[in-house]
Amino acid sequence: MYVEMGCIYIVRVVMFYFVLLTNPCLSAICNNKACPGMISMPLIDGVKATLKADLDTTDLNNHLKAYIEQHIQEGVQAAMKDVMKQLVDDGLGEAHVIINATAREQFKGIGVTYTRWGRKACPTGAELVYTGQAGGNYFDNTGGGINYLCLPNDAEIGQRQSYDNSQLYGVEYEIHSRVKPHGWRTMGHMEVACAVCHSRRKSSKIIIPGRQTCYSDWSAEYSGYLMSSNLGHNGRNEFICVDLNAEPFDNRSSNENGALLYPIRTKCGSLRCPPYTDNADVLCVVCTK
Ligand SMILES: [Ca+2]
Ligand SMILES: [Ca+2]
Repeated sequence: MYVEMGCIYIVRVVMFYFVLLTNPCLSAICNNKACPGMISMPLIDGVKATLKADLDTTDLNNHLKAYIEQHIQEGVQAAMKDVMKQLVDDGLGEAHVIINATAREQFKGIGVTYTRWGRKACPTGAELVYTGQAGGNYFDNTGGGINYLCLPNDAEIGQRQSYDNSQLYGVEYEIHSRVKPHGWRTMGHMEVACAVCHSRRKSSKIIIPGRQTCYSDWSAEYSGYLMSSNLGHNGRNEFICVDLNAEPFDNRSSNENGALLYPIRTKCGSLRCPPYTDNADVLCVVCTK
């Protein structure tokens, strides 16, 4: 029995030294001198005999150090990611608030303007820029301006001049009993009111001839009838959309003439009928979105 145990002990010692000698990490021997990275450890076996072996722990320490450094680095990186993510989230949140506030502030000034012909006030929801009287070139002048103007009541007047080129007149409704849109009262020779309106938070405006309702996604500012000058006069004017509930500028109905405003009629041929009808009033609508 003792022989068997002794054999086992000898085999273990041989194997231990074999490992020490063959493992490059443990091969450093300090020859009874104190050397860093070396530890002494007792070896006890079944025969109660004590042996000592010096183990070089330098490589183990390096591995342990590298292992700790790697995990610390990973931990720091993970923590930094969380911190950076929070900082980015906070920054984005603050930027979002600032952008929204700035956009709201800027959006207050965004809008479209249009002239509401025939009325002194603006539709509900639109802001009145100014109100006044419609003006334009004399109906029989062959030259000069061709557009209708909304002239403010609080005009600021330029210098008087000696030469003649008068072409700014008031506009008269030539709306008589036989020449008027359906449902209108006569307003013959009365002057035309107008209002310049600002519709906030809108970016586009269109005037649609031939309709009294807007297409989807568009809002109607007002609707009415398309009007212009008379086809028999020398002067030419643009088409304008006059409000369905047009009103005169004041109570005077004297026939001074100036720029004139007539309801227009359709003429089939080049104009396809249907959808249009010959000699009919032309509806119009001002749409925004
Ligand atoms: Ca007249
Ligand atoms: Ca008049």
